[in-house]
Amino acid sequence: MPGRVLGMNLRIDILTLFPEVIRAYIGTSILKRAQEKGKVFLKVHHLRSFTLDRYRTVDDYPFGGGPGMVLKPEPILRAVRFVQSYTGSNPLVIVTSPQGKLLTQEKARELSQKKHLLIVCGRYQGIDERVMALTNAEEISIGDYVLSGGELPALVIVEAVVRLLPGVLGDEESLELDSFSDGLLGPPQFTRPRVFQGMAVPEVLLSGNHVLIERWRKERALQKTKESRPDLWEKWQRQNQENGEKDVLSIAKKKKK
Ligand code: 9D3
Repeated sequence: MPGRVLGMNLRIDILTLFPEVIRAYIGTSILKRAQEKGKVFLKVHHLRSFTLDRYRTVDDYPFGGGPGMVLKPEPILRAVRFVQSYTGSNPLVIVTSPQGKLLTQEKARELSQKKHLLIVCGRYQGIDERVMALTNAEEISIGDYVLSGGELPALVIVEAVVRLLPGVLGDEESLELDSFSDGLLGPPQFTRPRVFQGMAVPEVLLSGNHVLIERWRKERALQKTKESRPDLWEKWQRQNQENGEKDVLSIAKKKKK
């Protein structure tokens, strides 16, 4: 690596009842590399260690009745204050919750601009609402399906954010960041062998003609987006309507810059 002073970009604290789940993932993958390169500092805290009673209680019954348990506010607030005081900083508090706003690439980009995040992983039926009020928390969901808690969502958020930090990805992958931002799904990909179970790789990909290859990829990306993600397709069409939707190839060329 050429001599470049590596500033610490981002600190992320994660508060959870399952620290080993979080550690298992952040100790591998791209997140491990990013930490080694000093691009991000990740620290996991066990919620239970912020309890004071002899049973180390983190949850209690919901007022008003209903199924399940709710995370008590005291240990979480104690943990947030602890992180604030020993880092001397004021992190943006994120609470993973099915009631949150959906995580998008835009939100990930926004979070990647921050200096310090503290992610609280929800469990059971959720977290006492006063925690969100007192910490000014932003609630984030990763999608409309039911999980058992916020640990996987926290990892999803961390990965989406950290890979956007400068210097985390290689040049190749970084280039790809720009192309997601054009809002289309990716084209089909192939590797060796050229024929597999009687199915040949499309000739154009073997042609060496990069203009033709890019045109083919754009066409297939548009086609795939239309089929799989009509929502993205509508949006892309709206954003490109000045080109008059029909001539897909001229749009493809124009967008390549
Ligand atoms: C009956 C109401 N349910 C909420 C829609 C109950 C409920 C379901 C799942 C309460 C908590 C959970 C646990 N899920 C999470 O904590 C969670 C989550 C998710 O389930 N899906 C997508 N994103 C997230 S972020 C946190």
